[in-house]
Amino acid sequence: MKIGSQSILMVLWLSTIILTVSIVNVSQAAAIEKGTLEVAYLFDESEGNVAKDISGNDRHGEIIGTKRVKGVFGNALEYDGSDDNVIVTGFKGIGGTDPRTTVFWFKSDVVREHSWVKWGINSPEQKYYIRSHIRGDACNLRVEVNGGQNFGMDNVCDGEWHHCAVVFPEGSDAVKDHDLYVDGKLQDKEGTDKAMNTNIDTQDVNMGARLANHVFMLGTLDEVAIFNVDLDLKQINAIRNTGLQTALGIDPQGKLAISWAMIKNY
Ligand SMILES: [Ca+2]
Ligand SMILES: [Ca+2]
Repeated sequence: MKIGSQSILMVLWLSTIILTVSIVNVSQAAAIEKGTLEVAYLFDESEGNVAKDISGNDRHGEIIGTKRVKGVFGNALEYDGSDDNVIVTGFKGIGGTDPRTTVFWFKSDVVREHSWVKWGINSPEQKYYIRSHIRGDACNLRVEVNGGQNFGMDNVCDGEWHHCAVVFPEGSDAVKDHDLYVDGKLQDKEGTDKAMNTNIDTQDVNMGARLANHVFMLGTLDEVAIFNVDLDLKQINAIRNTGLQTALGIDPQGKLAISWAMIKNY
């Protein structure tokens, strides 16, 4: 069968359009630099007490208790509020005043001082606790350092899923330099400012345990990740809208931890 030159031109034209659309999508949705992801859990396993780390750094988490339930993407972990926890064994977080971003999905209808992601030691400046701040019958996203804190205004304990992002920008040195986002919305910065000097000598990163203060998380947690850079809102929204796996360009088996999609596009 002879293919007319017009048909060939049409195919070439369509291919160009498709290729262009693909490139634009990738450059807008996945501009996260290779090597900036420290640890990431999807909690999509169906059983067992290991949270698989998809960062490529082999920081698999030890799950203590919890129930597997439906999450925002795949499965999630439901915490009982009394002793359930995930320990990132051997990983002590991001130290000093280094930039960092922590993201996670959370759902609960219980107002309490939920412990979300914590590291550092309980000394002024050296603590790094992301937990909930109680405001009447609501609770807000909060980060604190012992002697200083920064919290937002949107309720995350209303029984719906909320995406939380805690960003400590490059060049910052105090707790109120953090930008907090709930469902992609920048939060007000309430609280008392305090210098930061996060300790990473002894405490493994915990997701759920009270550690020195507050209470265990009571609710459902999905898609937690910690980066060693300050992600911007576009990057946070890519994670929120498409999920960690897609936003980071990680293959379904999780084997190819760093793919071409993670390379920063200019
Ligand atoms: Ca999940
Ligand atoms: Ca338990």
